[in-house]
Amino acid sequence: MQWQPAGSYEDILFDLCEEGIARITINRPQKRNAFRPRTVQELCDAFSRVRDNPRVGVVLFTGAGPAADGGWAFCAGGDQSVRGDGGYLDESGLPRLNVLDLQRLIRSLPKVVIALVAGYAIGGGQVLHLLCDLSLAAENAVFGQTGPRVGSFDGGFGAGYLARLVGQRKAREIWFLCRQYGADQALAMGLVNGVVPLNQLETEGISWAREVLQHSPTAIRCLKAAFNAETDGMAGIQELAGQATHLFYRTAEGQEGRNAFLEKRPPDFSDAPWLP
Ligand code: S0N
Repeated sequence: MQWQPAGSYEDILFDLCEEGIARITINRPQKRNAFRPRTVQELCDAFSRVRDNPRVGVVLFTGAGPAADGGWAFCAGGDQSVRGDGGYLDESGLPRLNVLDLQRLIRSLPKVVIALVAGYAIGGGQVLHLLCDLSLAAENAVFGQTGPRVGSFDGGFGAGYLARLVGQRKAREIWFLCRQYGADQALAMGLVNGVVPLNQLETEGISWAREVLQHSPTAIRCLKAAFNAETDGMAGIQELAGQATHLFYRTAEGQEGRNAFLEKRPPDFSDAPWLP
């Protein structure tokens, strides 16, 4: 696999390969890949560029490691060292909660996002992992929440969608007890799709991405929107309905409406059947 750098950032790495796979890496290993506002802004930029690139169908989302002390992390959540009294302070001192923008971007990306988790996926990092469509854990992966200990919580996807995945009892245990769970426990509770040795994590992710890329982009984007619609309320329905509109635009029937308007004539839908 030949990765080509696709952008220049301070806190992340963004690479593409010719096969249609992107790799986005949080690159703050000395902070266990905790995110500050800049990190989130850069992640949003990279994911937006993936969204706009019609050659890319799958994103591998991961964290850089190991750190100088040998520690591994996917992401340890919000960077507590820049947490002010009203949010995470950006470089101009403005408090931000911009990880919520990133969550929605990953959730609605009409492509497949695969989390590759080596080491800790904790706090807001565990929520980011949760929002990926598929998740592969290395044997050293550790998942957990710390919010009730460090004075934060994610009552959106971090609570509701977690409960959908692992069940209400387990989700409450994860948040109320703030314990840590290893890769095999995560697999048993349905938090991840598979567990592999650390040195095979990326290879396995690439292999899963290649399988996805053999399939219909339209079927997959509609399925992703359908899975989201079940849990995401009106925003989920909007996303699924948008896929239907997208398909309708590509039909002769949809195009007749546009053509008739531009040609200043009544539309003729007589070729469109009223199918059962
Ligand atoms: C990850 C842990 C368990 C790793 O332990 P380990 O391996 O023993 O390493 P340490 O020595 O603890 O850490 C190594 C260095 O990394 C720094 N560091 C680690 N995590 C963070 C962090 N989150 N912020 C800042 N620095 C971090 C350590 O400080 C150490 O550096 P030195 O040696 O220089 O001190 C362990 O590190 C751990 O438990 N980390 C904290 C995990 C945590 O509590 N995360 C925050 C949880 N909260 C959130 O994520 C907020 C979520 C959020 O953003 C949000 C959610 C919903 C709505 C809005 C928001 C929003 O605020 O935007």
